[in-house]
Amino acid sequence: NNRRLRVLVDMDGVIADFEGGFLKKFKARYPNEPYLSLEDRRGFWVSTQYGDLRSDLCDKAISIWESKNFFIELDPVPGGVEAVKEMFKMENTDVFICTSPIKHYSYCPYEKYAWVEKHLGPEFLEQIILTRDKTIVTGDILIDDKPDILGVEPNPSWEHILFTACHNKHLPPNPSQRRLLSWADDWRGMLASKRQQ
Ligand code: BVP
Repeated sequence: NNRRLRVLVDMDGVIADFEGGFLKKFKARYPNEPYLSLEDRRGFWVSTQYGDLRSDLCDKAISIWESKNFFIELDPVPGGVEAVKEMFKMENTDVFICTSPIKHYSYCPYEKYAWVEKHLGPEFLEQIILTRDKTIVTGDILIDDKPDILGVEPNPSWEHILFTACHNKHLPPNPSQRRLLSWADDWRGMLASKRQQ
């Protein structure tokens, strides 16, 4: 078929290393507080697990990603920038970066644009979708590390491909959800299989 394939790629945890950046800055700012190694992370929400560890650690965790320069200084996830650039060049393919900003808007939305410009290039500024509800965005594939992507649309058009992250790698296998284990995994094959549907 000749129809174009629309790929939505999440940012935090998929192309930008939110968990690694968080842990590094949490330890630096709160050197005497307990922390969770990436091996011990469970559940999508960092703040929830830190709050379970000790209730005051929830606000301390939040203070990290609400700080200036948190989002712009995130390292790229290995292979992510290269994969997105390759998708962008593929025939009959449209790629968008689809990411949810935090509600503390002083720095995050600006820094997400700056990160994309820095790592992917200014041409990708056309490809950014900032939304707190990904279910209303149409696409063929959404590559995202959040296990449950919910919103006002009960039947999103995309197939959610779960990108493996420290917080979701221990979840029981879910036969109805395909996974991308890393950017070294066969993302090209997943796009090809979607194109044939
Ligand atoms: O902007 C990111 C970080 C933030 O939620 C957004 C997730 O966006 P997507 O990856 O779904 O596009 N975030 C916030 C909290 C706690 C807030 Br209180 C958290 O624990 N983890 C997290 O990623």
